[in-house]
Amino acid sequence: MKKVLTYGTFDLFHEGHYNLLKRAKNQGEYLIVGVTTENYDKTRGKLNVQDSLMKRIEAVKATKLADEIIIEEFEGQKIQDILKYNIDKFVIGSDWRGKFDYLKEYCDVIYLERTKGISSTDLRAKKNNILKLGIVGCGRIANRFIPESKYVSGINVEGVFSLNEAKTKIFQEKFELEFMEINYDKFLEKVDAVYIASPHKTHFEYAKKALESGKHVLCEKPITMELKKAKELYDIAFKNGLVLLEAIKTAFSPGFIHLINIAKSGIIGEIKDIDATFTKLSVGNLRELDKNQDGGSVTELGTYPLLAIIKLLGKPKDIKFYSYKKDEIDLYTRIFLEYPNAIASAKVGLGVKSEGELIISGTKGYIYVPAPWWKTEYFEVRFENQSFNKKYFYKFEEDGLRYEISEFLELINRNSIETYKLTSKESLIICEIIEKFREQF
Ligand code: C2G
Repeated sequence: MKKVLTYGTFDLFHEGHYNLLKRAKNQGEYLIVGVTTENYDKTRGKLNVQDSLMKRIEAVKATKLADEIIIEEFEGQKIQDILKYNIDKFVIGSDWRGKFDYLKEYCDVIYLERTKGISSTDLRAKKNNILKLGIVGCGRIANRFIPESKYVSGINVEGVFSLNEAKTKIFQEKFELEFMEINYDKFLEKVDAVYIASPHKTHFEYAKKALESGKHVLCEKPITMELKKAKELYDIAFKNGLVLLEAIKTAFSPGFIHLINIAKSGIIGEIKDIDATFTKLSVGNLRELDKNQDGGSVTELGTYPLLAIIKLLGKPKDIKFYSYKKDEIDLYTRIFLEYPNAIASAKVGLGVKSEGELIISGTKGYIYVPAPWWKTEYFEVRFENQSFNKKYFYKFEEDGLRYEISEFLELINRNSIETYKLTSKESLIICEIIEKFREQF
């Protein structure tokens, strides 16, 4: 008797799950299905799982395809289960291709093609249907976005839009998406929400059209380069009751959120100075270094340090920029921000490397966040008397885009349009500063 084993969370049970189980069953005579626990999902960085373990087991049971259901509780359990249950074939969807090759030592490993589009008229009630997302653009960040989206339950990337037909086709095939479009109107008709990952200059037009068509928008930073345009986008979103979220991953990550709360708690007294640095040496024929594509250190990297400063001190009273320029691009810029009772500075560089740390100084102590602070995993609250120092640890999973995706989805499901993690007001202050820099440059 050929024994087959597969695993999954099986949250919001849908036709993709059903198809997988059916084909897994056909691979042998006896199918064992492992359902993940909440705790295991948490440790592997899966966010937003909505159904309880019991409900997810019941959903698998209801298919009548599983001969046995087991629980997956910990990392490394798969090898143990294969040996324990004498498994002949390990089966999993093609979104995991390559990831489970290490099991080939124990049994056959088969990746079955995943179900591409997920219909919203599937096995579930209408509420909290799986959100159909479309991606605008197929560049570097779009490539990183899809693997991260797999870790957020309740969202499915259905298709991709870009103007370059050949590139879009390659992207669609690579990620096994339901569709590709080079016509934006047709693309919008097929999705509930969009993630805009196209060049900076195009954000406004794509976001505006999506919002006017009633679609929620997750937009790469900077949302636009002009305050007036950013305001217009938020106005349309608010008027239509839609979510418009700027995709600043740091703002939604657990470590950074706690850092901000701790800094605001008064533990270091009154905040008097913030020093935030982000540099990323870039060489070659890159968009970041192209004046015609709005390249430069501030437009490319400024959002991160400004986020930390603005979350803690708000809108500055005055602001000054000092840059090292080459070929009409700022390869390094220091931004000084003045507040009535505090000061701050941000350093960003594409052509100058510096220590990527964040220091928040107060009247009673300071917080030190080592590089890369924008992927906050660790920080320390330090005092004159070192015996009071405290260390904090968090997890920042892989690329960390899953946190913004999860927040975006939750806002939509909760019918709210604002999140304290990144308010429209904060996003607009960042936009205004970038605009000011560009005017003075
Ligand atoms: N699946 C699919 N088509 C989809 C969605 C999912 O074929 N559109 C497959 C997945 O590839 C997986 C199974 O359905 O084989 C369960 O998917 P999830 O519930 O998303 O679970 P997953 O996070 O893939 O967990 O240890 C857990 C496993 O590593 C897989």
